[in-house]
Amino acid sequence: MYGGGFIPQGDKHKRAIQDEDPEKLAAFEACIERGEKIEPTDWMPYEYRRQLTRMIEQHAHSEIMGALPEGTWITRAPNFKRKLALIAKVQDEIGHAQLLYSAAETLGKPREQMINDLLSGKSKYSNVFNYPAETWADVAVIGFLIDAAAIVNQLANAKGSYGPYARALKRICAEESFHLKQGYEAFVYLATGSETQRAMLQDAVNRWWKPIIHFFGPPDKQSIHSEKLMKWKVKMASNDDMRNQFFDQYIPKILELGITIPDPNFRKNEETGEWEFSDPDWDEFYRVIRGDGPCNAERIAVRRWAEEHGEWVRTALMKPDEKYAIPMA
Ligand code: FAQ
Repeated sequence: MYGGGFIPQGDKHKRAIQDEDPEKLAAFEACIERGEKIEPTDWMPYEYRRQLTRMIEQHAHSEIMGALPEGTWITRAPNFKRKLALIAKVQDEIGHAQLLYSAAETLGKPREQMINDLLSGKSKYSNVFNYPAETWADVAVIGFLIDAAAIVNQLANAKGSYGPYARALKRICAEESFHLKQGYEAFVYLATGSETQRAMLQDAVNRWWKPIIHFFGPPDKQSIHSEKLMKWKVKMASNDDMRNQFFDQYIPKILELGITIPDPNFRKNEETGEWEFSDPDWDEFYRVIRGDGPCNAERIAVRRWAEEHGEWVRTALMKPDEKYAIPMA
């Protein structure tokens, strides 16, 4: 660990990178090269710890924030079975956050600090959860396409070098596969339903299209962290590769249902094997991840409310001798 604080800032940050012991670094990199896992008590370079903490923490935040758009539909689900499935899914997402916060804590950053950084805007979370779920079709699009996108990313990262994160992702991916099935079933139901249902689904696909492209991160040439993260096998595929893989797997499933892609330039280049698309407005992506999306303020306000109103529960569990203590037998 680095001194009293968790991660050195400013000059201390630069020094921490420069002062890395070259022998230890070489042994660490050889270990990663051999495909071995790094565990919390192993030596690791300062920058590996810092990057991993950033990424796992952002991922954990995305799971709790990700529960919010779909969560608003629990009381309005169209029937009892859909409501049960949605409640279970939203609960799973919160469970994923729990697993991921625990994995991030093994790197030394206390959970309270992570939550404070989320509420203050210091830590990011996935762009997609800053958009509203306007109709029931949005729930189908999130459950099918955003869960599918998350699976593409997480199946790759699950093979990564940090033991606690890789193990958490394995379990998360298994649960996400059920989410994907329920999302796909709801998507097919609307796509094969009445004219009104199809129109509602097409409208939702149109509105989510760009945020889904953004989900995988900026184009490789603009990605700041990819090179380092891929070298240390934290990230196992580049942003563009993951995006391309998602298109390969899921575009045929959308098209076969007669739903169209809202971009006249979207097509697969058969020579390069890559999908081409119009500029998805990367300025919008950067605005949203920096806090200026359609729902950022609302989402953070909900989390702040939950944090403040849940304080008595945390006190009762963590500090049993204080005001709301649960009497111990
Ligand atoms: N949203 O240098 P890169 C889910 C930021 S879980 C917001 O390319 P990197 C489950 C990035 O942080 C979804 N910010 O970054 C669910 C960096 O800013 P910084 C979350 C983004 O780390 C489903 C800057 O842009 N999954 O959905 C995004 O190499 C349904 C430069 O970017 C994970 O977190 C974005 N989309 O690659 C729940 C998986 N993309 O920090 C409910 C783990 C980039 O320097 C319902 N994370 N940025 O200020 C990753 O795999 C990577 O972090 C990437 C980004 C691929 C997301």
